[in-house]
Amino acid sequence: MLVMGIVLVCGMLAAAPPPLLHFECARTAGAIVVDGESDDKAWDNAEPITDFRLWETFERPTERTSVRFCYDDDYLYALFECDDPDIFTLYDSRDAYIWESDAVELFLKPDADNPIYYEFEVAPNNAVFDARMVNTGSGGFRRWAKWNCDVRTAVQVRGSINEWKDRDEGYTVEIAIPLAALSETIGDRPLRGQTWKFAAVRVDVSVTLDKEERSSTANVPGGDIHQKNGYFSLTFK
Ligand SMILES: [Ca+2]
Ligand SMILES: [Ca+2]
Ligand SMILES: [Ca+2]
Repeated sequence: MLVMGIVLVCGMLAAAPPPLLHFECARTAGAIVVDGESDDKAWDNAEPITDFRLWETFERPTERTSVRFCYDDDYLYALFECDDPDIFTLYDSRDAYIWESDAVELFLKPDADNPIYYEFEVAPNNAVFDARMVNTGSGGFRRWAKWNCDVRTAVQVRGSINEWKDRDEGYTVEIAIPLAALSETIGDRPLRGQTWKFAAVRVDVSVTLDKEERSSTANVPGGDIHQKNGYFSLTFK
């Protein structure tokens, strides 16, 4: 009985929380076409970040996710590549509750001394959520999602959306965030040399899963993705 008890307790333990990781973001080596394809030369020089962990346990999610970043004078670019055997979306309108079905998300906190942070979400059907928020206790997305910016997004789906009986391969999301939209926090300062806090998030809802999976490149105890002190950092080179 004692041995069984120890085994049961060990089985309930979560993986160790990841350390707070630091990444570098390179300037683009050429133009990026926001079409959901990863074939732009600029993406060749951007290191994929693959350290996604489940929110509650810090274990690895079932399906692979990677995100890459690069930037130029006008945009911060992100490229998410997601394996997904069952691509599912509930919403198709701006600022809908995109996080309730398959989605990628990006949280950006550009300035440690400024409480403003930003959230961007894109669903496989290219539905977009964007919000500019001010501290975690200030009302959440219901207050702040009315903020819209000219974010450009595109998705390439390898499979079929909302047809659960077939087996999909996944989807790729390309995002261009206009730096001008973030001027409240970064002014007109060049990005080079700045270090931001960020969290990339993947929501996976699939018929192959017993439980929906939310994972991120962050260490957010209790699954509260708005705890910015658990975000990783990104320095612009
Ligand atoms: Ca592209
Ligand atoms: Ca919005
Ligand atoms: Ca899915």
